[in-house]
Amino acid sequence: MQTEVKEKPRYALVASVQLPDVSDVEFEASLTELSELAKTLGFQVVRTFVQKRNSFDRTAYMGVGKLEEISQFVNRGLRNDELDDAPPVLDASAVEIDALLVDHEISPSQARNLELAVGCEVMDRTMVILEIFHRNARSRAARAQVEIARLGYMAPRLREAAKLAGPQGRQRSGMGGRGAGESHTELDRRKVRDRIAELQREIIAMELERKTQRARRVERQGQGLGGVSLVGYTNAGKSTLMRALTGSEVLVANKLFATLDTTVRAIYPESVPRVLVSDTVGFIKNLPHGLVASFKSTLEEALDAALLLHVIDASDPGFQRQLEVTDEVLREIGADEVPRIRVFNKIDHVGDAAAQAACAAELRQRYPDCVVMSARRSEEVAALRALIVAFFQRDLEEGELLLPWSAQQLRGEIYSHCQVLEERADEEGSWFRVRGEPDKLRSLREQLNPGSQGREKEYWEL
Ligand SMILES: Nc1nc2c(ncn2[C@@H]2O[C@H](COP(=O)(O)OP(=O)(O)OP(=O)(O)O)[C@@H](O)[C@H]2O)c(=O)[nH]1
Ligand SMILES: [Mg+2]
Repeated sequence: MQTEVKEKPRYALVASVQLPDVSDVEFEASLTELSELAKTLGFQVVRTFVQKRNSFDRTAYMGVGKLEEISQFVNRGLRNDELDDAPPVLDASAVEIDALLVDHEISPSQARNLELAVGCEVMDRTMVILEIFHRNARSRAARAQVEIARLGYMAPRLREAAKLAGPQGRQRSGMGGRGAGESHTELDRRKVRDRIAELQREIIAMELERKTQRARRVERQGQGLGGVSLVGYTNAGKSTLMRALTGSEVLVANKLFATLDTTVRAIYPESVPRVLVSDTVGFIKNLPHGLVASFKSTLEEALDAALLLHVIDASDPGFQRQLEVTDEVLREIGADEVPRIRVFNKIDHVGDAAAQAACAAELRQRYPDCVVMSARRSEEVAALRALIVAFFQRDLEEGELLLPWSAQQLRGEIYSHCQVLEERADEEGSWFRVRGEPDKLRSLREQLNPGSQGREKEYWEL
């Protein structure tokens, strides 16, 4: 059995510059999100430093005065009684600040100068997100994609670190296949480039494999995959809904980017037609560029879907912005053509019953075809399931099938692929009136009694 190792708490400061074109609400929302991201990485944010400026300071992101303020705070550390969840230590010595988190992407030299000015490790927003993706990536494909993004991010920073080390120590000779006169930095750069190329080759191979598998699945099902894809902002409750709709054990965590890979499961209890549900990676504003590119392939699953469920956390005060970000990303990958149902989730988490009712009424008025629900209420999950199944039953056709007495072992096939409306028996076999996908009906008829097409119709018309 595994025992959970409790990580030592790590303390972080957050710093951000508010530019003139950023509203207070937007600025606050972004800071809150960074704190959530920090929490996901195991940091407790103990203080936030903000500054209004017309632009970022070219040298060290913030102005000298603010840097001095942060540096003093880092130097003095934090007293135990200033912490929310003060660890039970007896001595009252100060707690060390582990990192300063910056709510923008900053240049390698800004990061280095900032680090020197404040006296602790600096992580920008991109690095925080990359670190989370790095920790959460499970499959080979996700790990390779994250590593490419990290290498792309680290390469210029390694160069910056090498610059800091000075010219001595950069020239080493005759080792490791390095060409004459090639510097340490060039060698590192070449290594990074080679590794990225290698990973890209691996990803192409994996994509080919994925395409083949997909083609096979399509072939088996006789048509496009056309399932449901759960999309939406990170932490909206996609995986929770996936679990509830399919009775499966997918990972659910109150952390950002808990899911990085697409998982596919059939709706449960099984429906006719069988509907596949896929869970996807969550969205976030300002996703690092490297990751946008590398996660497109994961999101492509959403493009294959016949129906998208856009899951939104109705209890998050910033849900409007999150909804817009998701809409925008879906537009970017060309998925805005796919039919979509907006699912406002976590309504149970919006105040008391009266507040919940008011919120639901407002949402229904603003988004007429939306669903307002809680993934924690089984009757509401059942209603969502019924809505999904109804969507997929739209294109079903009514038809007749004859199951000869000699082929009774195929009875299960009929029940698993069709909705049976009526069943009668006579000396030839069992006669079914069913609803099913047109292609499926055709192939079932062929399988049940080859060469006798059309006879069923006569039977029902008698
Ligand atoms: N109160 C409440 N909490 C919910 C509901 N649905 C999900 N949660 C919680 O919200 C958190 C995030 O849920 P997930 O299902 O992991 O969210 P996700 O959208 O898959 O997140 P990512 O994988 O990070 O994109 C978990 O702690 C869930 O238990 C709900 O309807 N009500
Ligand atoms: Mg998830």
